[in-house]
Amino acid sequence: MKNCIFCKIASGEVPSDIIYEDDKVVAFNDLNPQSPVHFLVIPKEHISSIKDINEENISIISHIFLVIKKIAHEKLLDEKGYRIVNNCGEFGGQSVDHLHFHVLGGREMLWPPG
Ligand code: D5M
Repeated sequence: MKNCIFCKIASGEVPSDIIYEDDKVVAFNDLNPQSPVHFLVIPKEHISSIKDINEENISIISHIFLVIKKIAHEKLLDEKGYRIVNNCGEFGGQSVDHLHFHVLGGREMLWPPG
């Protein structure tokens, strides 16, 4: 989608620190990391948020989670664990309107989140 920063990252128009890519998703390090490991996994297709997941595109979610599991394993996060976050909408704290999952690791997380 025009003017979507994550679409531009997915297409290569905007450079980013890409750590994984396949035909459906891209993963890249977050510009503003909140933990020693902090990367995002996004669908290449523009989906605005989890609110736009439906019966037709739901398979992207399972694919994203398989990719998260693979990258987390490669980054040695399995033993201590990690957190997966999806912010949805204004009160959810979503600032980029292209579906993305944060993966945070390398330190102990707090609960509840702010
Ligand atoms: O999270 C949006 C996240 O996207 C936030 O942690 C910063 C990150 N971000 C924004 N622009 C970029 C670029 N260009 N590269 C890498 N990371 C980026 P949200 O859940 O929407 O608040």
